[in-house]
Amino acid sequence: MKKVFSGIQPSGTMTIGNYLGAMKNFVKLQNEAECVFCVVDLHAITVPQEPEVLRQNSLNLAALYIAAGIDPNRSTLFVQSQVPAHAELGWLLQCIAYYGELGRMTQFKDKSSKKEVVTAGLFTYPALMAADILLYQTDLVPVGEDQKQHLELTRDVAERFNNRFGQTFTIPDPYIPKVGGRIMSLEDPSKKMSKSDENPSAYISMLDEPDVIRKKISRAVTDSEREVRYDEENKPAISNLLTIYSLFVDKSVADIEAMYEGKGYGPFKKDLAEVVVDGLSPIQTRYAELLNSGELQDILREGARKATEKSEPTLADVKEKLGFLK
Ligand code: ATP
Ligand code: LTN
Repeated sequence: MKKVFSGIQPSGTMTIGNYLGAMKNFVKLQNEAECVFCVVDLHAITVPQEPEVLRQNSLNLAALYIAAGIDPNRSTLFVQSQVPAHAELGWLLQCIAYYGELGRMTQFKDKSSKKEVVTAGLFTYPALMAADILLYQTDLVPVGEDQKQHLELTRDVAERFNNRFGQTFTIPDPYIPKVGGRIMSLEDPSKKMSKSDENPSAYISMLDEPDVIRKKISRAVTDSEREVRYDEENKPAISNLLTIYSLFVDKSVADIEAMYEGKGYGPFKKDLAEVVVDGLSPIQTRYAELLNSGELQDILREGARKATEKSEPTLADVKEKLGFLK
């Protein structure tokens, strides 16, 4: 069975971009692979976090994973900081990754530009991400398009280590959806939808109320003309909305174009809002039940135990190869 690993940062409420680009595929892969999913709180602190908010966000994200369909009995679901092997291998791989290659990461350039202070952790972030993945001998990493470069770095670091010290890590492949790998902002279709956007109208959160969703979609920017047609270059805004529609109803973009032929943007947006509301509503209901049930802490404790067990052989092998005392 193939091994799958992925992580999401508890840095705010997940958007439908995170859901369609990443989490929906986690749920799908759960049926065909051995899956490990993580709440990457060590990554979240590369930018300032309020401690109580971070703690709550980590629990909320774990609840959202389960509400969206991750079954903690079938997959391993855990919080990164509760499995020390991540921080430990993260350091070791910082000593394998090169300063130059970390400096080329576009996520680092974006997140550090125009900031007064930038932590060293934000810079070495991809070495920790490589550790997350390589600890589990992962074959496949389901992520959105924006993580492709980090995956390439992970492969380079793994190959470098293997060449120097002998076969140690499986070389992982990215698993990026052809449709939905990059859901765009509702306010500016040249930017990706991001949960840390300062303007909440730019994204739909997984937990937005129906009326908020309706309002955001009705105000979403559109393109000139009135035709509902997929054309990324000339109609990026409508193309993005078509992608969202298509993924929520599991129909092709062409089918949806056909449904709205000659109808204009108004009816299309109105229906899209209902499609998103209906798609999120069962997830929101399960989410609220889980948070109230008090089960989460136990689930995460068990997840951390399983993750520790799975990651131990790789970490021990790496330490032995690097020349550490037993
Ligand atoms: P932030 O915007 O706060 O930096 P993020 O949403 O980009 O956060 P994560 O929460 O760590 O970052 O992302 C979780 C997963 O969602 C990753 O696999 C990422 O590639 C994917 N993802 C993030 N944004 C989008 C998007 N707009 N479209 C598709 N996938 C996305
Ligand atoms: N860097 C990712 C989050 C992340 C991740 C991982 C994704 C951390 N570790 C391991 C896949 C595998 C992001 O910012 N979206």
